[in-house]
Amino acid sequence: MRTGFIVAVAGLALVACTDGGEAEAQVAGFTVEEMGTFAEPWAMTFLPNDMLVVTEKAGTMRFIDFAPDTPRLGTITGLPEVDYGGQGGLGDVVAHPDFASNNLLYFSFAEAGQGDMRGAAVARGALVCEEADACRLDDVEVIWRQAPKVTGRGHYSHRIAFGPEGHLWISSGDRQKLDPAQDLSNTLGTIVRLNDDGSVPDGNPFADRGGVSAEIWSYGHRNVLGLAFAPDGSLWDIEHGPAGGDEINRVERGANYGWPEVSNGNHYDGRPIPDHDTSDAYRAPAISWTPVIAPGDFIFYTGDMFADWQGDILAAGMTANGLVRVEIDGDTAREAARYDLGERIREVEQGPDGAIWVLEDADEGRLLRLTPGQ
Ligand SMILES: [Ca+2]
Ligand SMILES: [Ca+2]
Repeated sequence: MRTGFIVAVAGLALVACTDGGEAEAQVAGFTVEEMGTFAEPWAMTFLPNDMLVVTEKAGTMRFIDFAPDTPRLGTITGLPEVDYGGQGGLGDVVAHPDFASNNLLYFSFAEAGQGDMRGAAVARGALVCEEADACRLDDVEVIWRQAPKVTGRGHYSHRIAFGPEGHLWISSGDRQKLDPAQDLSNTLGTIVRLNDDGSVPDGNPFADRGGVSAEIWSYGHRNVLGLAFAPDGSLWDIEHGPAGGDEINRVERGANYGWPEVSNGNHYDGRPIPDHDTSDAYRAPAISWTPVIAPGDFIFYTGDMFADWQGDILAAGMTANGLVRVEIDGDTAREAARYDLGERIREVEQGPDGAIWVLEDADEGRLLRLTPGQ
């Protein structure tokens, strides 16, 4: 068992906890260890080299290196300037499937344009770690930009996932502009499918329209904050509804998920939106929530530590203040359990040993490691 430890962000000090029990608590049936605190953490990912990378929304990428006896915290430099504000800033981070040989990290961020125009972007760079407490990204290049840039600082989405065949998938939110999600001439309100260098692969459903339409895999999405592949290779998303109507969808080629024409929620000002069951023209969600859970992200759990949950979705809930476990049955899904962690949860990942790691959605958000309760 790894000993519990506390990471202090100020001065990047790492304090080993000699009495591992002090940092542990029993919450919602879990043993919970505090592993650190980060400034507005947004995303994290485990690398194959004993490192965990965490993004902080204002633009800083950090790492914890678990390889040494006393884990080390450090900063990864070399990132572009991010447009921090509203829902925007530094976003997701994932490793290339061949990270062990190419060291490529992919990350998303809100990028400023001309005037007050903004858009999501995805870049990649090679991770170089030559010092104990500092790494850098070399040869950083932006490989994708949401099109077009628009005003406002909401609904970037910008989750990243690599598929089983090595394609790069990016969720591109509707930027709170609504109708563009039904217009295939832009990439707002879509999920795009690319090669790992950002070029368009063969086989996308709207390739014959050319331009950015060729990037689109599915559309009619609102704000997709989770994108993950199930153990069977199928792609799923989790997205925020408006007032009600958070959704999990099985994402299929060329499908239209209906936003803003249909939603199981309504507009914030109370104006109704027809529910999914009023129209066959759009793909309905596998499950939806009213009241909302305000999902931050989700995973398909595949570990041995919680063996009964293998194949289930674990969704991070901000309004839900914890994790929501969802069982999948074909194209439908149902909520199996909810775990109240007492704080808004932004991000969830499965650790290499099957433990569940979460990040709180807060100015000083804790990184927590969840293992079976005692
Ligand atoms: Ca992640
Ligand atoms: Ca409705």
